Amino acid sequence: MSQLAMKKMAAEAALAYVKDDSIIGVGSGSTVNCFIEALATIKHKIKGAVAASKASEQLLRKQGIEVFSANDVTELDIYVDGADEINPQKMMIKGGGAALTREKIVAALAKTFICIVDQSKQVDVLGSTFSLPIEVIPMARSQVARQLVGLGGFPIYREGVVTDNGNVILDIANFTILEPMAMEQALNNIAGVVTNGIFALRGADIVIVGTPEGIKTL
Ligand code: ABF
Repeated sequence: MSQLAMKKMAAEAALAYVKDDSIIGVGSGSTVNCFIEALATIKHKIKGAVAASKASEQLLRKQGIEVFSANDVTELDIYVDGADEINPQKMMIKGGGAALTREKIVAALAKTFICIVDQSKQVDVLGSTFSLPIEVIPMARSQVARQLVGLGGFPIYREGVVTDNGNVILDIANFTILEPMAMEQALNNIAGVVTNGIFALRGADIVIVGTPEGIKTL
């Protein structure tokens, strides 16, 4: 079975958590694109969505789903998003698509974070397969990079990428994260870091994994 078929399976299974008349938090990435397509089939049942990226916002509008600003809502029932890696504690690395800051903001508004992934995203230890993205204020790029080296990382500037917030991304390669909560906090404390891609302090509540044998819900 293809990776896309597994992503679609996970995305479609997330529809079961969508409540009537609710506003849904929607993340970004190719798995979320499948979710937006699936959401369009029940769009008459929901009020709309808050999007975590300009790309998702466009796609939601294209499907005829109303998009609300995060400032218009005090709480979301669910937030549905993908991940680059997820561990058994439902902590994640996110930000491969450079939308990590808005993803963290919309996730923070939600009562329940539903992570939709294909089985290739499951890891025992975060950082084992994917570099850790860090969104950085442009003028702080070199200074932040030096501090990341001090933490044992090897930051690489993601050239040509500007986030929806006008910032840049540093990816820390080969960065094994043994204590995700402590590392998330330590990285947040570096001046010039806007957001880091560790989602541990607020991890997922439900994980839907698409596998060749079908859906697994954790
Ligand atoms: C978003 O999309 C990001 O946080 C993550 O980087 C990416 C996952 O991508 P995909 O669904 O395309 O595998 O969830």
